[in-house]
Amino acid sequence: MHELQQHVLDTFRAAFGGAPALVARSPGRVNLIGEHTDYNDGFVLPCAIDFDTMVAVSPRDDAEVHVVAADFAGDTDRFSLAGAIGHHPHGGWADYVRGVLAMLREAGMPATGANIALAGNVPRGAGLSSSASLEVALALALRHLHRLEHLDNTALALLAQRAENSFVGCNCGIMDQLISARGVAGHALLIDCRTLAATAVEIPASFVVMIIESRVKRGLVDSEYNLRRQQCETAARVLGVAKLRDASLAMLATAGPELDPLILRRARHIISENARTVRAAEALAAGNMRRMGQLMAASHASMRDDFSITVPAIDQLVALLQVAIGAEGGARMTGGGFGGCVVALMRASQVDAVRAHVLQHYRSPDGQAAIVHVCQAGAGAGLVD
Ligand code: GAF
Repeated sequence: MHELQQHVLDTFRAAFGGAPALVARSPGRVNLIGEHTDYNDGFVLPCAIDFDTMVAVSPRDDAEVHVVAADFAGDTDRFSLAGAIGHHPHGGWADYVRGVLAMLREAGMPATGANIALAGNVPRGAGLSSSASLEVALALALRHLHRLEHLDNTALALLAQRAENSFVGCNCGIMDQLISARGVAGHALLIDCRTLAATAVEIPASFVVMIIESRVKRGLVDSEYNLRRQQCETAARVLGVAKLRDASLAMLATAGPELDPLILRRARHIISENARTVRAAEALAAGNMRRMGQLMAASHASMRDDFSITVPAIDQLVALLQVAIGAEGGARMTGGGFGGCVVALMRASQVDAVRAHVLQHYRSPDGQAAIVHVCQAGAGAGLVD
Protein backbone atom coordinates (compact mmCIF):
# COMPACT_ATOMS: atom_id res chain seq x y z
CA MET A 1 0.00 0.00 0.00
CA HIS A 2 1.14 3.53 -0.78
CA GLU A 3 2.78 5.21 2.24
CA LEU A 4 0.44 8.21 2.06
CA GLN A 5 -2.62 5.96 1.89
CA GLN A 6 -1.43 4.12 5.00
CA HIS A 7 -0.88 7.47 6.70
CA VAL A 8 -4.40 8.75 6.01
CA LEU A 9 -5.93 5.41 7.07
CA ASP A 10 -3.91 5.39 10.32
CA THR A 11 -4.90 9.00 10.98
CA PHE A 12 -8.57 8.19 10.39
CA ARG A 13 -8.46 5.11 12.62
CA ALA A 14 -6.71 6.96 15.46
CA ALA A 15 -9.24 9.81 15.38
CA PHE A 16 -12.50 8.00 14.70
CA GLY A 17 -11.87 4.25 15.14
CA GLY A 18 -12.34 1.75 12.30
CA ALA A 19 -11.85 2.20 8.57
CA PRO A 20 -13.33 5.00 6.42
CA ALA A 21 -16.08 4.37 3.87
CA LEU A 22 -13.76 5.60 1.09
CA VAL A 23 -10.51 7.41 0.31
CA ALA A 24 -10.09 9.94 -2.51
CA ARG A 25 -6.89 11.54 -3.77
CA SER A 26 -6.05 14.56 -5.89
CA PRO A 27 -2.65 15.82 -7.06
CA GLY A 28 -0.71 19.08 -6.92
CA ARG A 29 0.35 20.63 -10.20
CA VAL A 30 3.16 22.32 -12.03
CA ASN A 31 2.53 24.70 -14.91
CA LEU A 32 4.85 24.27 -17.92
CA ILE A 33 3.81 27.60 -19.46
CA GLY A 34 0.86 30.06 -19.48
CA GLU A 35 1.15 32.14 -16.31
CA HIS A 36 -1.61 34.48 -15.08
CA THR A 37 -3.46 33.74 -18.31
CA ASP A 38 -6.22 31.65 -16.68
CA TYR A 39 -8.18 34.56 -15.20
CA ASN A 40 -7.84 36.38 -18.53
CA ASP A 41 -9.81 33.54 -20.21
CA GLY A 42 -6.58 32.41 -21.91
CA PHE A 43 -4.51 29.22 -22.24
CA VAL A 44 -2.42 27.27 -19.72
CA LEU A 45 -0.30 24.11 -20.07
CA PRO A 46 0.03 22.47 -16.64
CA CYS A 47 0.51 18.84 -15.64
CA ALA A 48 -0.59 17.07 -12.49
CA ILE A 49 2.37 15.83 -10.43
CA ASP A 50 2.86 12.63 -8.46
CA PHE A 51 2.30 14.33 -5.11
CA ASP A 52 -1.21 14.04 -3.64
CA THR A 53 -3.60 15.01 -0.92
CA MET A 54 -5.67 12.06 0.32
CA VAL A 55 -9.01 12.39 2.09
CA ALA A 56 -10.61 9.54 4.05
CA VAL A 57 -14.33 9.95 4.89
CA SER A 58 -17.23 8.18 6.56
CA PRO A 59 -20.79 9.39 7.08
CA ARG A 60 -22.05 10.28 10.57
CA ASP A 61 -25.61 9.96 11.82
CA ASP A 62 -25.82 13.62 12.86
CA ALA A 63 -25.09 16.91 11.01
CA GLU A 64 -21.60 17.38 12.48
CA VAL A 65 -18.38 17.45 10.48
CA HIS A 66 -15.28 16.30 12.39
CA VAL A 67 -11.94 16.78 10.64
CA VAL A 68 -8.38 15.77 11.54
CA ALA A 69 -5.39 17.05 9.53
CA ALA A 70 -2.33 14.78 9.73
CA ASP A 71 0.01 17.38 8.20
CA PHE A 72 -0.89 20.08 10.70
CA ALA A 73 0.27 18.16 13.77
CA GLY A 74 -3.07 16.34 14.02
CA ASP A 75 -4.96 19.63 14.30
CA THR A 76 -8.76 19.20 14.31
CA ASP A 77 -11.88 21.12 13.39
CA ARG A 78 -15.58 20.61 14.12
CA PHE A 79 -18.59 22.37 12.67
CA SER A 80 -22.23 21.69 11.86
CA LEU A 81 -24.04 21.44 8.55
CA ALA A 82 -27.37 22.25 10.25
CA GLY A 83 -27.03 26.02 9.66
CA ALA A 84 -24.79 28.34 7.66
CA ILE A 85 -21.12 27.31 7.67
CA GLY A 86 -18.97 30.10 9.14
CA HIS A 87 -15.22 30.66 9.01
CA HIS A 88 -12.83 29.01 11.46
CA PRO A 89 -11.66 31.55 14.07
CA HIS A 90 -8.02 30.99 13.01
CA GLY A 91 -8.55 30.50 9.26
CA GLY A 92 -5.79 28.35 7.76
CA TRP A 93 -6.37 24.83 6.42
CA ALA A 94 -9.78 24.53 8.14
CA ASP A 95 -11.26 27.27 5.95
CA TYR A 96 -10.43 25.33 2.79
CA VAL A 97 -12.42 22.41 4.23
CA ARG A 98 -15.30 24.60 5.39
CA GLY A 99 -15.33 26.45 2.05
CA VAL A 100 -15.64 23.22 0.05
CA LEU A 101 -18.41 21.94 2.35
CA ALA A 102 -20.25 25.26 2.06
CA MET A 103 -20.11 25.10 -1.75
CA LEU A 104 -21.19 21.45 -1.76
CA ARG A 105 -24.18 22.36 0.42
CA GLU A 106 -25.12 25.01 -2.15
CA ALA A 107 -24.77 22.35 -4.85
CA GLY A 108 -27.27 20.05 -3.14
CA MET A 109 -25.22 17.98 -0.68
CA PRO A 110 -27.46 16.81 2.20
CA ALA A 111 -26.78 17.98 5.76
CA THR A 112 -25.49 14.53 6.73
CA GLY A 113 -22.32 14.89 8.78
CA ALA A 114 -18.98 13.21 8.10
CA ASN A 115 -15.76 12.15 9.78
CA ILE A 116 -12.83 13.28 7.65
CA ALA A 117 -9.05 12.66 7.80
CA LEU A 118 -6.62 14.58 5.58
CA ALA A 119 -3.00 13.78 4.71
CA GLY A 120 -0.82 14.94 1.84
CA ASN A 121 2.70 15.05 0.45
CA VAL A 122 2.42 18.07 -1.87
CA PRO A 123 5.13 20.49 -0.65
CA ARG A 124 3.21 23.27 1.11
CA GLY A 125 3.79 26.96 0.44
CA ALA A 126 5.97 26.13 -2.58
CA GLY A 127 3.46 27.10 -5.28
CA LEU A 128 2.57 23.52 -6.23
CA SER A 129 -1.14 23.91 -5.38
CA SER A 130 -1.38 21.86 -2.22
CA SER A 131 -4.57 23.80 -1.43
CA ALA A 132 -6.24 23.00 -4.77
CA SER A 133 -5.35 19.33 -4.31
CA LEU A 134 -6.96 19.36 -0.85
CA GLU A 135 -10.11 21.07 -2.14
CA VAL A 136 -10.56 18.72 -5.09
CA ALA A 137 -9.80 15.53 -3.12
CA LEU A 138 -12.31 16.56 -0.47
CA ALA A 139 -14.99 17.50 -3.01
CA LEU A 140 -14.48 14.18 -4.81
CA ALA A 141 -14.66 12.15 -1.58
CA LEU A 142 -17.95 13.81 -0.61
CA ARG A 143 -19.37 13.50 -4.10
CA HIS A 144 -18.90 9.74 -3.87
CA LEU A 145 -20.09 9.54 -0.27
CA HIS A 146 -23.35 11.30 -1.13
CA ARG A 147 -23.67 10.03 -4.72
CA LEU A 148 -23.84 13.56 -6.14
CA GLU A 149 -23.81 12.21 -9.70
CA HIS A 150 -24.61 15.60 -11.26
CA LEU A 151 -21.13 16.87 -10.29
CA ASP A 152 -18.47 15.71 -12.77
CA ASN A 153 -14.78 16.48 -12.27
CA THR A 154 -15.03 19.83 -14.07
CA ALA A 155 -17.96 20.84 -11.86
CA LEU A 156 -15.91 19.83 -8.79
CA ALA A 157 -13.00 21.98 -9.98
CA LEU A 158 -15.31 24.99 -10.44
CA LEU A 159 -16.84 24.38 -7.02
CA ALA A 160 -13.35 24.22 -5.45
CA GLN A 161 -12.39 27.48 -7.17
CA ARG A 162 -15.56 29.11 -5.81
CA ALA A 163 -14.57 27.91 -2.33
CA GLU A 164 -11.25 29.76 -2.70
CA ASN A 165 -12.74 32.86 -4.30
CA SER A 166 -15.78 33.42 -2.15
CA PHE A 167 -15.01 31.61 1.11
CA VAL A 168 -11.21 31.67 1.61
CA GLY A 169 -10.88 35.03 -0.19
CA CYS A 170 -8.18 34.23 -2.77
CA ASN A 171 -9.09 35.48 -6.21
CA CYS A 172 -7.42 32.62 -8.15
CA GLY A 173 -8.27 31.40 -11.65
CA ILE A 174 -9.35 27.87 -12.61
CA MET A 175 -6.00 26.33 -13.61
CA ASP A 176 -4.97 24.66 -10.36
CA GLN A 177 -8.29 23.03 -9.53
CA LEU A 178 -8.94 21.94 -13.11
CA ILE A 179 -5.60 20.20 -13.65
CA SER A 180 -5.89 18.56 -10.23
CA ALA A 181 -9.33 17.22 -11.18
CA ARG A 182 -8.59 16.27 -14.79
CA GLY A 183 -4.83 15.58 -15.15
CA VAL A 184 -3.73 12.78 -17.49
CA ALA A 185 -0.72 10.57 -16.64
CA GLY A 186 2.30 11.23 -18.84
CA HIS A 187 0.69 14.33 -20.33
CA ALA A 188 0.34 18.06 -19.87
CA LEU A 189 -3.10 19.57 -20.58
CA LEU A 190 -3.58 22.53 -22.88
CA ILE A 191 -6.57 24.14 -21.18
CA ASP A 192 -8.68 26.81 -22.79
CA CYS A 193 -9.75 28.66 -19.65
CA ARG A 194 -12.72 30.24 -21.45
CA THR A 195 -14.40 27.01 -22.56
CA LEU A 196 -12.57 24.64 -20.14
CA ALA A 197 -11.83 22.37 -23.11
CA ALA A 198 -8.60 20.46 -22.45
CA THR A 199 -6.29 18.70 -24.89
CA ALA A 200 -3.80 16.16 -23.51
CA VAL A 201 -0.28 16.70 -24.87
CA GLU A 202 2.20 13.89 -24.33
CA ILE A 203 5.51 14.73 -22.68
CA PRO A 204 8.20 12.98 -24.75
CA ALA A 205 9.23 9.75 -23.01
CA SER A 206 12.94 10.62 -22.88
CA PHE A 207 12.22 13.92 -21.06
CA VAL A 208 11.44 14.54 -17.40
CA VAL A 209 9.80 17.34 -15.47
CA MET A 210 12.06 18.72 -12.75
CA ILE A 211 10.66 21.05 -10.08
CA ILE A 212 13.15 23.16 -8.16
CA GLU A 213 11.99 24.86 -4.96
CA SER A 214 13.82 28.18 -4.73
CA ARG A 215 13.18 28.49 -0.96
CA VAL A 216 12.29 32.15 -1.59
CA LYS A 217 9.32 32.84 0.67
CA ARG A 218 6.29 33.87 -1.38
CA GLY A 219 5.66 36.93 0.77
CA LEU A 220 3.61 39.35 -1.33
CA VAL A 221 1.82 36.75 -3.31
CA ASP A 222 -1.79 37.51 -2.30
CA SER A 223 -1.71 41.28 -2.58
CA GLU A 224 0.44 41.32 -5.73
CA TYR A 225 -1.65 38.56 -7.35
CA ASN A 226 -4.85 40.53 -6.85
CA LEU A 227 -3.13 43.69 -8.09
CA ARG A 228 -2.07 41.92 -11.32
CA ARG A 229 -5.68 40.81 -11.80
CA GLN A 230 -6.91 44.39 -11.41
CA GLN A 231 -4.27 45.66 -13.85
CA CYS A 232 -5.35 43.07 -16.44
CA GLU A 233 -8.99 44.10 -15.98
CA THR A 234 -8.02 47.76 -16.42
CA ALA A 235 -6.14 46.92 -19.62
CA ALA A 236 -9.13 45.01 -21.00
CA ARG A 237 -11.45 47.90 -20.17
CA VAL A 238 -9.21 50.49 -21.86
CA LEU A 239 -8.80 48.25 -24.92
CA GLY A 240 -12.58 47.69 -25.08
CA VAL A 241 -12.47 43.89 -24.82
CA ALA A 242 -14.21 41.55 -22.38
CA LYS A 243 -10.94 39.81 -21.39
CA LEU A 244 -7.30 40.15 -22.48
CA ARG A 245 -7.80 36.84 -24.34
CA ASP A 246 -9.63 38.96 -26.90
CA ALA A 247 -6.85 41.56 -27.30
CA SER A 248 -3.89 41.54 -29.70
CA LEU A 249 -0.40 43.08 -29.79
CA ALA A 250 -1.63 45.22 -32.70
CA MET A 251 -4.30 46.71 -30.41
CA LEU A 252 -1.58 47.60 -27.91
CA ALA A 253 0.51 49.24 -30.61
CA THR A 254 -2.34 51.53 -31.63
CA ALA A 255 -3.72 52.22 -28.14
CA GLY A 256 -3.82 55.86 -27.16
CA PRO A 257 -2.19 57.60 -24.18
CA GLU A 258 -5.03 56.42 -21.89
CA LEU A 259 -3.16 53.07 -21.76
CA ASP A 260 -0.66 53.69 -18.99
CA PRO A 261 2.84 52.23 -19.82
CA LEU A 262 2.72 49.91 -16.80
CA ILE A 263 -0.72 48.58 -17.75
CA LEU A 264 0.51 48.15 -21.32
CA ARG A 265 3.38 45.93 -20.10
CA ARG A 266 1.01 43.82 -18.04
CA ALA A 267 -1.27 43.36 -21.06
CA ARG A 268 1.69 42.57 -23.31
CA HIS A 269 2.68 39.70 -21.02
CA ILE A 270 -0.79 38.18 -21.12
CA ILE A 271 -1.27 38.57 -24.87
CA SER A 272 2.20 37.20 -25.73
CA GLU A 273 1.97 34.44 -23.10
CA ASN A 274 -1.30 33.17 -24.58
CA ALA A 275 0.32 32.87 -28.00
CA ARG A 276 3.42 31.21 -26.51
CA THR A 277 1.31 28.67 -24.63
CA VAL A 278 -0.54 27.52 -27.74
CA ARG A 279 2.79 27.28 -29.61
CA ALA A 280 4.38 25.41 -26.72
CA ALA A 281 1.63 22.79 -26.82
CA GLU A 282 2.37 22.32 -30.53
CA ALA A 283 6.12 22.09 -29.91
CA LEU A 284 5.67 19.56 -27.10
CA ALA A 285 3.29 17.44 -29.17
CA ALA A 286 5.84 17.44 -32.02
CA GLY A 287 8.68 16.56 -29.63
CA ASN A 288 10.41 19.81 -30.64
CA MET A 289 12.12 20.42 -27.29
CA ARG A 290 14.43 23.07 -28.69
CA ARG A 291 11.40 25.21 -29.56
CA MET A 292 9.79 24.34 -26.23
CA GLY A 293 12.90 25.60 -24.42
CA GLN A 294 12.89 28.86 -26.38
CA LEU A 295 9.25 29.47 -25.50
CA MET A 296 9.88 28.74 -21.81
CA ALA A 297 12.79 31.21 -21.84
CA ALA A 298 10.63 33.87 -23.51
CA SER A 299 7.88 33.24 -20.96
CA HIS A 300 10.29 33.75 -18.10
CA ALA A 301 11.63 36.98 -19.61
CA SER A 302 8.08 38.26 -20.06
CA MET A 303 7.18 37.43 -16.43
CA ARG A 304 10.35 39.23 -15.33
CA ASP A 305 10.24 42.31 -17.59
CA ASP A 306 6.56 42.90 -18.34
CA PHE A 307 4.57 41.25 -15.57
CA SER A 308 7.17 41.87 -12.81
CA ILE A 309 6.42 38.71 -10.83
CA THR A 310 9.89 37.14 -10.62
CA VAL A 311 12.54 37.92 -8.00
CA PRO A 312 16.34 38.12 -8.56
CA ALA A 313 17.12 34.77 -6.90
CA ILE A 314 14.62 33.00 -9.18
CA ASP A 315 16.03 34.77 -12.24
CA GLN A 316 19.47 33.44 -11.28
CA LEU A 317 18.14 29.94 -10.71
CA VAL A 318 16.46 29.92 -14.12
CA ALA A 319 19.64 31.20 -15.82
CA LEU A 320 21.68 28.50 -14.10
CA LEU A 321 19.28 25.80 -15.25
CA GLN A 322 19.13 27.10 -18.80
CA VAL A 323 22.91 26.82 -19.07
CA ALA A 324 23.00 23.36 -17.49
CA ILE A 325 20.20 22.00 -19.72
CA GLY A 326 21.40 23.44 -23.03
CA ALA A 327 19.30 23.84 -26.17
CA GLU A 328 16.84 20.95 -25.84
CA GLY A 329 14.40 21.58 -23.00
CA GLY A 330 14.28 24.64 -20.78
CA ALA A 331 13.39 26.31 -17.51
CA ARG A 332 11.13 29.06 -16.21
CA MET A 333 9.50 30.21 -13.00
CA THR A 334 6.15 28.48 -12.51
CA GLY A 335 3.01 29.54 -10.62
CA GLY A 336 1.78 32.82 -9.22
CA GLY A 337 5.28 34.30 -8.69
CA PHE A 338 7.25 36.26 -6.06
CA GLY A 339 9.13 33.10 -5.07
CA GLY A 340 8.11 29.47 -5.17
CA CYS A 341 9.33 27.03 -7.82
CA VAL A 342 11.07 26.80 -11.15
CA VAL A 343 9.99 24.11 -13.63
CA ALA A 344 12.49 22.56 -16.02
CA LEU A 345 12.22 20.05 -18.87
CA MET A 346 15.33 18.05 -19.71
CA ARG A 347 16.45 14.67 -20.99
CA ALA A 348 16.30 11.98 -18.30
CA SER A 349 20.02 11.41 -18.89
CA GLN A 350 20.76 15.00 -17.74
CA VAL A 351 19.01 14.81 -14.37
CA ASP A 352 21.98 13.90 -12.15
CA ALA A 353 24.29 16.53 -13.65
CA VAL A 354 21.64 19.28 -13.57
CA ARG A 355 20.65 18.47 -9.99
CA ALA A 356 24.31 18.54 -8.86
CA HIS A 357 24.86 21.85 -10.66
CA VAL A 358 21.85 23.49 -8.98
CA LEU A 359 22.69 22.14 -5.53
CA GLN A 360 26.25 23.40 -5.83
CA HIS A 361 25.67 26.84 -7.34
CA TYR A 362 22.29 28.12 -6.11
CA ARG A 363 21.51 29.64 -2.72
CA SER A 364 18.36 31.55 -1.70
CA PRO A 365 18.83 35.07 -0.26
CA ASP A 366 18.90 33.53 3.24
CA GLY A 367 21.52 30.97 2.25
CA GLN A 368 19.41 27.84 1.66
CA ALA A 369 20.08 25.29 -1.07
CA ALA A 370 17.26 24.45 -3.50
CA ILE A 371 15.06 21.36 -3.11
CA VAL A 372 14.89 19.34 -6.33
CA HIS A 373 12.01 17.02 -7.27
CA VAL A 374 11.96 14.87 -10.38
CA CYS A 375 8.30 14.30 -11.22
CA GLN A 376 6.09 12.14 -13.34
CA ALA A 377 3.09 13.83 -14.92
CA GLY A 378 0.41 12.05 -12.90
CA ALA A 379 -3.31 11.33 -13.24
CA GLY A 380 -5.99 13.67 -11.92
CA ALA A 381 -8.27 13.07 -8.95
CA GLY A 382 -9.72 9.63 -8.26
CA LEU A 383 -10.78 7.12 -5.64
CA VAL A 384 -8.05 5.07 -3.94
CA ASP A 385 -8.68 1.28 -3.82
C1 GAF B 1 -1.98 30.74 -8.96
C2 GAF B 1 -3.48 30.77 -9.23
F1 GAF B 1 -4.13 30.02 -8.29
C3 GAF B 1 -3.81 30.26 -10.62
O1 GAF B 1 -5.18 30.41 -10.87
C4 GAF B 1 -2.98 30.98 -11.69
O2 GAF B 1 -3.47 32.27 -11.92
C5 GAF B 1 -1.50 31.01 -11.30
O3 GAF B 1 -1.29 31.49 -9.97
C6 GAF B 1 -0.68 31.87 -12.22
O4 GAF B 1 -0.65 31.34 -13.50
O5 GAF B 1 -1.52 29.40 -8.94
